[in-house]
Amino acid sequence: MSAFPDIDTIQYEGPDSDNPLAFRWYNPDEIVEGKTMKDHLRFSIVYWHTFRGTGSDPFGPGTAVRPWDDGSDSVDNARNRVRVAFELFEKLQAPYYAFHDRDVSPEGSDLAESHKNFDAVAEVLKEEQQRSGVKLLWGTCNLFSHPRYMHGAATSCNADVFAYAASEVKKCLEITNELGGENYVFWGGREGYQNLYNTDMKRELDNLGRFLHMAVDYAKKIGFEGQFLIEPKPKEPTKHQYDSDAAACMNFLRAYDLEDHFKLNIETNHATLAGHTMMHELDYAGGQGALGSIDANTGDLLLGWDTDQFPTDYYLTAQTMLMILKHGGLGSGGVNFDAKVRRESFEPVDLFYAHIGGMDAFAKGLKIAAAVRADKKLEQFVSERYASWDSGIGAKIEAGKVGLEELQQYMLDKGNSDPNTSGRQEMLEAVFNRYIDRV
Ligand code: XLS
Ligand code: NI
Ligand code: NI
Repeated sequence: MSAFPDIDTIQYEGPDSDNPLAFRWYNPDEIVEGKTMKDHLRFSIVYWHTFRGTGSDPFGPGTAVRPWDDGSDSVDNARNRVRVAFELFEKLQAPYYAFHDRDVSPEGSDLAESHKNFDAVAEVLKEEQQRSGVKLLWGTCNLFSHPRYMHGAATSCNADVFAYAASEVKKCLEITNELGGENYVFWGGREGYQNLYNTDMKRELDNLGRFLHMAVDYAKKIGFEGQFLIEPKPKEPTKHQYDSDAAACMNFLRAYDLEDHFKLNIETNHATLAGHTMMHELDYAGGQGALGSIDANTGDLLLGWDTDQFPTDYYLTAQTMLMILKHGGLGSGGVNFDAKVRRESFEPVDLFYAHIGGMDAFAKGLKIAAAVRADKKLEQFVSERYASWDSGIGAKIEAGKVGLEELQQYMLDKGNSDPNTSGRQEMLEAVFNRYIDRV
């Protein structure tokens, strides 16, 4: 039985279409820079917001109407929900999805029962993947909702909680492997602290390093070849999240000898909360060879928390795609909509409008980014701006051929540095607008 009987598979109708249940920009087979849109974007839908989000907030209960869901935490309900989820993935032409263990399957009365529940639901996930061809972008563990994780999981002060979390990761890795997951994500959850009066930060960080090494070792043991990803976020739920931004994550990975095993999953709203732009986080990760995947959403600049809204701003998506193309694409990662419909958008059809809007915004963003790159104006400007490094003293510095003494002698001989040239920021911002206009 269909959960969305009035909705057919969403089709591309082109930019002039007025149909909110059609794509205006996302044309999966259209070629951009020699690759299909589908392969560039690798869209993924998240199970947690889309199928477990209720619209509840601290001021009131959920509002979402989900006729297929009996509201219980039973395994039967969970298995039935999987069929509905795959109907939505297919109708949206999304090639991937992502989950936490606890979104798809209910917590049991003890660890063994939780595992049993997870197995029972994974059976249907596998069946539906095979039937539909929709694949698993990544799996992850929810190591933050249950009260046992009040002090964190891998960074808990309670060693038993670390052991419990490790057991859950082991199970989730096995199931992610079984389902052919292409990545495995660690988002910090409650890995962080509220107050240093009660916290041994160094010990917590060391334990987090140990925890991730255990995951790497076990993945090797079971033959899981997916990419491990860390998802930076600076605050919420804790005041100081350890994985605060891309640079902090890279430092952590290097300090604990994990850099060969992990890349980053960059989320737009997390970048904003860190006081960065999405472009900054992507360029930083890409520059370190660690751009793995993105959680596509947007925040609200007037609010200071993770609002997880669907992205519809062409500047944002164009800038995001520009950085992704610059760094050679997402590899095994994808554009994962870690986004939720607003509490007021409570009908099932809103799930479609939301994803279509996000997918279209990214498809157009991809085309704008490709136009920017084809025209080469920004690229040329940057290479000219740094031209002093291509020859003469600049080339000698970059080749490591000179030190402070040679540089002082060079400047004493020359007397003064060459004059600067304008950064032309305003001109370039206006140039960028031209591509937004043209596509
Ligand atoms: C929370 C994170 C979370 C991760 C998966 O802010 O974005 O949803 O993506 O645990
Ligand atoms: Ni996320
Ligand atoms: Ni988030």
